[in-house]
Amino acid sequence: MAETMTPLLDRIGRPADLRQLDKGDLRQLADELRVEMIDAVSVTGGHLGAGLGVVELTVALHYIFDTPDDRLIWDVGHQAYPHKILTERRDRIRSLRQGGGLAGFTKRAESNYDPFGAGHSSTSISAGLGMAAARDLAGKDNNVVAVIGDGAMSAGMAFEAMNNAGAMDSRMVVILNDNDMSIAPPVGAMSAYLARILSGKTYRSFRRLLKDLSRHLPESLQEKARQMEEYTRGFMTGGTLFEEMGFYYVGPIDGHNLDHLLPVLENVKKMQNGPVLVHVVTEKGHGYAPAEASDDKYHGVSKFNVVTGEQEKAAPSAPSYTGVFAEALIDEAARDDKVVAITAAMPSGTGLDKFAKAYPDRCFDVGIAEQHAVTFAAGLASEGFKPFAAIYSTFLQRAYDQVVHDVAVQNLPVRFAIDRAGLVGADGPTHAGSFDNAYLGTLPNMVMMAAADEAELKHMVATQVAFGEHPSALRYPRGEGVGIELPERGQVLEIGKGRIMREGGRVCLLSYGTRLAEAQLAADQLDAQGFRTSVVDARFMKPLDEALILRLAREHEVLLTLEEGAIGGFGSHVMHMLAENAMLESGLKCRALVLPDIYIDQDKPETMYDKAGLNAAQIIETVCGLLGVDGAPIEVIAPKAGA
Ligand SMILES: Cc1ncc(C[n+]2csc(CCOP(=O)(O)OP(=O)(O)O)c2C)c(N)n1
Repeated sequence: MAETMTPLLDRIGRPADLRQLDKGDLRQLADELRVEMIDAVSVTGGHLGAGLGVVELTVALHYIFDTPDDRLIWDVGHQAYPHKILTERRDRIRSLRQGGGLAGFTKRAESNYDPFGAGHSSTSISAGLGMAAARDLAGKDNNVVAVIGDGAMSAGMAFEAMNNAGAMDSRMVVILNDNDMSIAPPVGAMSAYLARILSGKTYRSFRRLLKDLSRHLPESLQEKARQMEEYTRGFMTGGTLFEEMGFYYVGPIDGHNLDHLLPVLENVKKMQNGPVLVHVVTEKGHGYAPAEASDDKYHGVSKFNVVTGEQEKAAPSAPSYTGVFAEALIDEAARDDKVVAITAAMPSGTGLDKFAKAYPDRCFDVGIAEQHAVTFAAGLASEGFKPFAAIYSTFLQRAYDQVVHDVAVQNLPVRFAIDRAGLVGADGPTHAGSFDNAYLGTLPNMVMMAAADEAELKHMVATQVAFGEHPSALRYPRGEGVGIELPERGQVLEIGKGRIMREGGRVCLLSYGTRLAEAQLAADQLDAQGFRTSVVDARFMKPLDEALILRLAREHEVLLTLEEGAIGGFGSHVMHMLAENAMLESGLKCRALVLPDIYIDQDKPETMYDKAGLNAAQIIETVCGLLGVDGAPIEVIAPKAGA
């Protein structure tokens, strides 16, 4: 036994060090690990509740399994902070989610101990099964362990993977981390089923559970397993659903009790036949009173005071786009009882928690199930309702076929409210909304608009409500608006018409979305240098305001498009249209400013925009390059306020 006061964590550089400890020391280690994580997240902000809930599980998994040779895959990856501390990254843990620092999720490029990167949910069983198949083909014998939450388990992909794993009878371990929480309370039949297992009538002792497990071991090991039965506690069993899918179900076991976790995992590791599901019950936010007491169990926090748990909240200078969207939709729903709203497990993230309070019967949280959310919305639309599918740009990627096949091909007027469009700061590339302009722009029937500010957002929500001929998509970014006054009521915009913000003459900045503020700032500077600059808000990407853009192309020497999205989006559509109209032979100098062809790591938004070349300084630089103006780049005088 280590001496009580020696920090064990200081002796753990990597899991191999952890495996040198006595089992009896692991409780102390887990406590130290929890304190270290709380302290680190208090200075960085980030996902806290999920990590707190898996501290003991993390210690137990690295103690029993031979990581990194045994593959340990964390679903979503937001609970992997304790894992990062134990796997050679403790010295950088206070750089979590910062520019140049550790990612907030698992990431292959970061460590050998992260065999699979994540950010989006419900991928771990599929990835693990692939690794298990690869192991078998290569004749190796390492273990594969996928840890997945009860929320993530609600997604179709998790079931597809279990279905396949059961049929392949592949040797892998799935740890179901059941904390009865997604970000919000979990929804759906799966969650109800897990609750039934926990409250089920078929009680079985921990002794029985180990006995059952030991029957699957080679005889030489059975005696050892029997010795472990001294860890007896009252426990229940269930898990028929998983058994029907071909898994050997073990549990439920207390995920904070190392005396339970260790022998079960030890036995499971020795089982050499077929997939095993270990149902572990944990508490999100465990071991930190402010987290345990809060409604969201501190799923995601800003910097906070460790003693009080009080989070730093900068006073917002303007309402958030998400908030404006929610208020606008509530407002519209008051006048139109066909307006309904759908979220895929993100009620607070999308603002639909407010809508649900106002209209509980007209708001649907379908769980982490974006594909289903979209087709469900299509069904509602087919019956004459006006469904708003509020889904982050990055998560809508998962439902692309549903957008194409169930919505666009059938021309069903589903209204997509695409939040977090563009760069997202600390969550990094897995969460960036970079591609929706490109992936929706190719679809016949789709009408696409982007809000340049929060007032525009309100108008566009009204426009979507009124427009029922085609599906429509409205994109808006993360964070606060520009502080513009909000109209009393959203006005219905004319579909496919842009607006001229200022008329210049020589240079035209044609913006789609919230980079408009940077375009204005750049135009101020260019004007001051004598380059008369027009600024135009395209408002719509589909249909394009062809007449307006062709006129702009004719009347200006330089035309720059601007958007917070990857190539293939607004700029590409404009260039294509100009080419079709033989405008590119006319001497017009044009460029499309888009997100670059790289994944931009997490950082402060301003730094990310600099990397992306989408700030006023780079707009000016590009214009000067096209005009062939020599000399020092023009200096941007003032940053735009509130953006
Ligand atoms: C495809 C996808 N949709 C939505 C999210 C947003 N999201 C992140 S964590 C989370 C809840 C996950 O719940 P669970 O799997 O139970 O893990 P817990 O946080 O409770 O540990 C959600 C909805 C996501 N990461 N991926």
